[in-house]
Amino acid sequence: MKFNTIFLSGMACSFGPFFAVAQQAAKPNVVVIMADDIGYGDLSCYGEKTIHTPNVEKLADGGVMFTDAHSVAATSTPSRYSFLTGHYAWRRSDTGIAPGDAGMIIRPEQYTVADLFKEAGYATAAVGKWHLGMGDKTGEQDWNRLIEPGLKDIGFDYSYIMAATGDRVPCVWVENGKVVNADPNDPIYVSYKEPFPGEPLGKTHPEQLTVMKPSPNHGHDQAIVNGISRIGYMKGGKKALWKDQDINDSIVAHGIAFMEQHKDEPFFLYLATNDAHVPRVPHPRFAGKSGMGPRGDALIEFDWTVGQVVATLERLGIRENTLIILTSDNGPVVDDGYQDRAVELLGEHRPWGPFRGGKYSNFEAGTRVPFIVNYPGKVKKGVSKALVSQIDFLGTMAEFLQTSLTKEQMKDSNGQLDAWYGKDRKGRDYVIEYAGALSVSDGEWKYIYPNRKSAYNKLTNTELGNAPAEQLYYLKKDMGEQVNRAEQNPDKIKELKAYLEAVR
Ligand code: NG6
Ligand code: CA
Repeated sequence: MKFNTIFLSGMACSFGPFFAVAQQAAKPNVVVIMADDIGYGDLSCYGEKTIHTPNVEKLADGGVMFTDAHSVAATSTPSRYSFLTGHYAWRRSDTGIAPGDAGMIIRPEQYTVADLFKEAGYATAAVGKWHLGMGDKTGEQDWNRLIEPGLKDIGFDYSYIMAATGDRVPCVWVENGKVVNADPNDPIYVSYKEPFPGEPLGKTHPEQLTVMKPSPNHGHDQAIVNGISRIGYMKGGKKALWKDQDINDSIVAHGIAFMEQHKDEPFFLYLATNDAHVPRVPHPRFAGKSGMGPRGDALIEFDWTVGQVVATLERLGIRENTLIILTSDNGPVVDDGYQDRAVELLGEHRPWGPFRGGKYSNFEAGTRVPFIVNYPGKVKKGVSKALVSQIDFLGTMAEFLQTSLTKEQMKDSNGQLDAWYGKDRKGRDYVIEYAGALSVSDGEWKYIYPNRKSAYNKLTNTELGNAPAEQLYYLKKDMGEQVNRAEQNPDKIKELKAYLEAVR
């Protein structure tokens, strides 16, 4: 690609028409590696000594590693919705954790970052965990036919996805809207309302749970697929079922194939791993590698994935011309519903790093996520304390592509290219997050809106950060959010609330 660029631009003066081709070839690729439930402390570059993730470390060393980066929400669906659309998920009431048969949450008329890349002449793909719904209406998909609308209607030329999560049916791959290996003689049925008569469930047939059992009182006791019970009911499609231990390999293989196919044109790849979401069934190659059981092994598998992406770009000779963004959709959780000994084997490891809370929480660990931007020769390498948010992916990519978007498209998203490149060390003035309540932080102070939701999730052992009183924390000196300084600082509260009021 590099060679083409030089060659064609050299000829551009005398051969006008070639110029467009040269421009095209010069456009850098963008690869997003979106992890699932991987926390700030889960990667060795963020300072935890209990885990070794050398490939991520290398990416961080060669790029910008952010210490104050945020997802927009503390669970997957709203977080990814915001990442891909640049709009706050809390503006809509239907962006909570989606069931496996959810209809498309991002409707075709809504603008996405995939549309942005497509309009700029990129080949676009989403590979891996989706969790943003498919088809027109919830519960009305026919899993034996082309499901429409689909990802192609929101900018992705190619898609190879898990409809929702590893713990939700249907446990199949969907490629360009069609279930892979669908068998007309064994049609697939999915329901989130009632079980299919005669189908064994985790609840009724625990003896069939040969791979992993759900944690007590933690749901996940419905359809049994591959010896693991899940959320939701499913019947049929035996040949189409994914193999849990191969999920990551499959994501990596399809991501690599896409990069290979498009190595001579600009591409945007959204590679969303299932690691380290439950049920955690890393490939046997990684079993025992972390000493922390399947959760730690899933982190090692994730690290391997990052190594595969980089190695592929190098092999194809396009590493220098590719911007890689690595992040996670929300904070970490240890027991998220299966008996995988994650709690018992955690030892000294702190997936949440120095922060309070975790996945589902309004406290920092809910949304303070790993965030690395690597673009050889273009970024100012090092650790950046700039305040950044995934909400700006759309705006920042528009800046990157040197295009402008409409006011409506840019309602919530800013262009933050200088910050993402490590040049501007301040970043945003504020970030807004949602995890049952809204919170606003300016990097130094954080305000959590009062609410009457529960303060603690017993199942996952997470402090949720909900309280009927106003909460204000001085993150600069109290990043663990221990002392509520609301009463003494009404002016600071006013100032932070004004940020939200201005966009609400
Ligand atoms: C929760 C599930 C949890 C996980 C989460 C979604 C229960 C009790 N817990 O409802 O296991 O699937 O949804 O995680 O069912 S996310 O990362 O995809 O948002
Ligand atoms: Ca998640």
